[in-house]
Amino acid sequence: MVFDAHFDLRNEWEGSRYSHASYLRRISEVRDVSCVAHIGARAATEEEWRLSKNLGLVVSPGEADGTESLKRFKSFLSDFRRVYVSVDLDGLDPAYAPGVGTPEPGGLTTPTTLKYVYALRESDLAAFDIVELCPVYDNGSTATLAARLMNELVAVASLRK
Ligand SMILES: [Mn+2]
Repeated sequence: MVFDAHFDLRNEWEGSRYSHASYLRRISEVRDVSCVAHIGARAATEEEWRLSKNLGLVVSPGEADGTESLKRFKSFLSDFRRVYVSVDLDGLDPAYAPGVGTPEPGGLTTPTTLKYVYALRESDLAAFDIVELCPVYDNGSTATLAARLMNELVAVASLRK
């Protein structure tokens, strides 16, 4: 599953087919991406919105606060034995995580993000990554948040079944 403001489904970015904005597009060319849950997307091209229909679950930041979306997420997770989580910190709102390379207003709050992280307790969290922390744009809050998310994800992973 992915937390991200972007789908990263672009065919290319700044002349490169292998960029941070196109990794999921490349994966989608060789693998079925209906196993991907994507939380926080809000900045995408028309083509990316269309391609995002191939993902298994897409939850916008506006929907993410609702209990219905969290329920749908838990139900989605229950179909899988193991889960990999990738946290792009720009999935969170710049008010919480300003220290990222491509900030997008209108993002997830910290409490909402943690609700989705804690929902992973019911799954077998095999591994995770946290990306896009950009210290030169940070006032310290993004680094603190990244450390907190790492702490919580390690705790969740320690519950592996
Ligand atoms: Mn992003």
